[in-house]
Amino acid sequence: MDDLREKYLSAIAEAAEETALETLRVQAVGKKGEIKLKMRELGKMTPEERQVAGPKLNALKDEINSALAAKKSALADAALEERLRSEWLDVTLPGRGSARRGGTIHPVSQVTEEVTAIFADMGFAVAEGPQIESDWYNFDALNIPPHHPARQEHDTFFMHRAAEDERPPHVLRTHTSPVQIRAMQAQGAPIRVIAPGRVYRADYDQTHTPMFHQVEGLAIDRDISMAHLKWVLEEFCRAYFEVDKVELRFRASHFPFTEPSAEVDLRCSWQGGQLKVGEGDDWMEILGSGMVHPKVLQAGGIDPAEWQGFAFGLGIDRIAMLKYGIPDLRAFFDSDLRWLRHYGFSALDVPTVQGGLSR
Ligand code: 2U9
Repeated sequence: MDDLREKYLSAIAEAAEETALETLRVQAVGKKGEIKLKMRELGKMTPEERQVAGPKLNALKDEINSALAAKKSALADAALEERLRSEWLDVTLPGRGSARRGGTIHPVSQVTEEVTAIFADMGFAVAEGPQIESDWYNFDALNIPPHHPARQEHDTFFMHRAAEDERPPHVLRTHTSPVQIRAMQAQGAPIRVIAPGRVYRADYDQTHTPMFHQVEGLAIDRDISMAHLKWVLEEFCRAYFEVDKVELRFRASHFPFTEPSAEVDLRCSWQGGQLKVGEGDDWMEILGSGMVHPKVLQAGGIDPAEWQGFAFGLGIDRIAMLKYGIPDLRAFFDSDLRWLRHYGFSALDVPTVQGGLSR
């Protein structure tokens, strides 16, 4: 029995595959295996001999079965180890064809984020609205009635209307002002919002594209004055141009939707084509503004006897060109990858709110 034990335990220890183990199992403990044969011999023994040999044989059978199970699991572990080793993969390596470069944030998107962060810091919420507007929201509500000369100045794109339809056609919004009308109607007073977004006018040259971007602001409360307007715009210019001091000049002007109205100039200088804000002898017009016209408050469902406030508007594309020294507006919308790589921003440089611009 010792020979049998020695033979099988060493064969099991040396087995290199599961199929070899199975052959050994059949030979040793299978139905016609050597242990079974030995067990048959028990019948020929005297009861005393059987009492000694029986338990020994059973113990040997158990020992061989455990050795088989242990070896089987060791082989499975080794096979798994080998697969883990041979199929190892460095997932941190760049992929094949990874010459593809990351994209950049368009200057218009960057500046929109900057402007939004600055006004958000002063308590302005962002309002949005449709780019296809009704004639009423784009013009009438803003105190630009039919046949008003301002309608011609807007070079409006009109949507198609069936010939027999007598209603005025919808338009591509010529300014973001209808967004504030909708915000006043939805929210009432007091209200403090900015409306950044795309606007459309049929015009194309070095400083005009048929689609461009504006941000307009609106603040309505019981006692909002032009003094508040001046502070808000100064604060904005300081934060946006990242200078400690700015000086603004308000020039009387006229817009149908504000009364009084003012165009706002910023003190600056141009040194070798480089803009310096806050110093110098030049003035640069950067935005339009005024106190919201009572008729416009009324169109927004707000009682002008109780409420008043200011509004302003500025061109996002233009202030992007000024801050980042981009010469030609038309290139903004050419989708030329070389231009986008040159003037674009890293996605990690998006501005955050907190005391102006912190990047
Ligand atoms: C409501 C009431 C009043 C918005 C205003 C301007 C003056 C203005 C131009 C600046 C540069 C357009 O992009 S631009 O060419 N805008 O001069 N915008 S006041 O006034 C509003 C708007 C909405 C309800």
